[in-house]
Amino acid sequence: MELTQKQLDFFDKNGFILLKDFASKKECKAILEIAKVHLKYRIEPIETELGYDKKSKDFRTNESDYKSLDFEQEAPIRRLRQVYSRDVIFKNWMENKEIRPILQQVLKDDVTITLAHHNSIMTKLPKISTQTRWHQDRRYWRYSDDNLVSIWLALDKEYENNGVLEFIPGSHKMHFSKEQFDEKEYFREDLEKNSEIIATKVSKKLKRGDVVIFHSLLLHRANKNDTKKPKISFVYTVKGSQTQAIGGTRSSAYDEIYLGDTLS
Ligand SMILES: O=C(O)CCC(=O)C(=O)O
Repeated sequence: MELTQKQLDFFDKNGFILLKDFASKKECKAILEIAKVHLKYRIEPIETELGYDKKSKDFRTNESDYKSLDFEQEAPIRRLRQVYSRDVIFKNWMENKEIRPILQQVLKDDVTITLAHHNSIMTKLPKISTQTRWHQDRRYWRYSDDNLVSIWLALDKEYENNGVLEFIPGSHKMHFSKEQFDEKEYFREDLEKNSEIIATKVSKKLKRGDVVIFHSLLLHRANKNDTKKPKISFVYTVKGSQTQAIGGTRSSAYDEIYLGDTLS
């Protein structure tokens, strides 16, 4: 499958694209079943709400042993990390052949999976999980350039009340000053200049099997989950194969999977 020129232009301008009904309901259900077992037994490496909130920018940039710590034992899980190597069902989705030409089109380069960052089952547990503030994924990632995109798979319905993603279209191309972000590099909501940008936000309800591809510099956020059911999603990241992880950072501490040239 390939994107039309119109879809490619949309991605280029807005920094994201929604692919409706991309994955089969059967595959999504199978991923969800395994994810629930790993969540139930808290199989490491996991990131908890406490870890997410308390860890510094330096920790999240440089630390590669990213397991939860003793004080986090009871804390709600925010994400299962390193899912590629947890189960073949996760690996198969990340190596899905149908999406490769599309990824190659948006990256304008051969595709390589990076296992260092989003390689996760993301969860938003009812009530106890927190909102995710406006941020660019790339803030803690260290690469030679920004040619990375994330692939978000909705395993079930995602909508405003359970924390669907919100995006600021075009923000992947905006130039921001350091002052527009706080010390953890969240986009500040208390600045008038930022409020005008935030007012342009969009979000699309997702159904099981919908996929959103978004640029590593795109500003995005998500609400807390105000429903009774956990929101569980799958997200992984790919980069253009010429994009290099900077040595000595977390970005270079994990394997990369080269998927090859699928357009030719
Ligand atoms: O809270 C969510 O569901 C979105 C998470 C997210 O955007 C992130 O961790 O980068």
